[in-house]
Amino acid sequence: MTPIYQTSTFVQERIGVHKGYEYARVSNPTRSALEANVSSLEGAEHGAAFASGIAAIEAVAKLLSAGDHVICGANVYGGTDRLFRQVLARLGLEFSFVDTRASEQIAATLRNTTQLILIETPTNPLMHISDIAATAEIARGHGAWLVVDNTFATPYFQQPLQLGADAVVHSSTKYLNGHSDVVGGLVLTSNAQIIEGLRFLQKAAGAVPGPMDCWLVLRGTKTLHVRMEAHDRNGRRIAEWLAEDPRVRKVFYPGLPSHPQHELAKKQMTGFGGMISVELGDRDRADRFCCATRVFTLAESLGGVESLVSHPAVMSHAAVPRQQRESMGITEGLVRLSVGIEDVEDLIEDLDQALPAA
Ligand code: P1T
Repeated sequence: MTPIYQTSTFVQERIGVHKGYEYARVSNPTRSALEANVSSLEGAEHGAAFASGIAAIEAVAKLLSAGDHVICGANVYGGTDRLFRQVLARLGLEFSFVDTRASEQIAATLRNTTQLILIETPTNPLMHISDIAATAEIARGHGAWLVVDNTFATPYFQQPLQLGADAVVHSSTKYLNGHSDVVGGLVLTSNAQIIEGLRFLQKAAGAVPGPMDCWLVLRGTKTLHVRMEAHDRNGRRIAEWLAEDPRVRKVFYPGLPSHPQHELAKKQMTGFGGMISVELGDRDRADRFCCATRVFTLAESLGGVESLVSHPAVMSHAAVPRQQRESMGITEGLVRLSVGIEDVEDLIEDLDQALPAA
């Protein structure tokens, strides 16, 4: 097993001569093992690990300079929206938030200064799908980078670099780790300029993960394929069951043939995973439902082996401006399920006994 190199510094042979490691903000062997591991999963040459998914996204944005323009998906994790609008815009980066399901909209939003296009697909929590190959072509034609947040699909079900993306970001807090006991992030790329910039930022800005957390994510990736198959199996079964239930107004899951982008999802993904959102009608119904589930527990986050239920408007997406949130469909009645790997009959029984409360 890769040891946990619980050390901040490394003995050097003489001034200016070391054995590959000097100070753990710059690099640490456990972190290097994790970076190599997830690079390999994404088909990337390089990886850079960060202390959270948001720190990974921030590092990508910090490759840019004041005055540069970023096109970001209108529906991304609320914390990504908050980082861009409330922190990085203040420091001089410019942002446009567009519906990246329509690649013409991306093309129409390009400026001379556009350096980065960031998309999530499937999106959190509306499960919108963006065409990675088509977006990569637009980015390449303009000399901008396409970065895909692959947190929901994981490299097991979707390989953005193979479809032309320049880099992939992850919240390894979620499926990569899989056990809800770490906060972490990663950027994977084969682009020499991007990795050089990220390595510099690990050293210069320092939002790096500790060795214990890297070790836990490494342990998680050993079972990624087994867990993702189970999330996908349970996710499909539950989405189909919910879609048949008149108590649920709408089900958002790209694996359902009724999903407006099911064909695109099938084209660029090999499975659909365990994330499902449902529209229950209003806040009271959502609240009663979230209090009534017993196996699905109410908590932020996703991607662990245990099933969770959450309320995006108040939890993960509270920072998104209300009008934008509502116009997209992140309503007060929307509830998100992170379907775990428990026995699917237990999960369905739990939803069945909780739905009457809604
Ligand atoms: O939480 P952190 O590790 O910093 O990752 C941020 C992040 C980035 N990208 C996506 C798609 C995410 O879903 C997240 C975090 N999301 C939640 C905490 C949530 O409950 O949706």
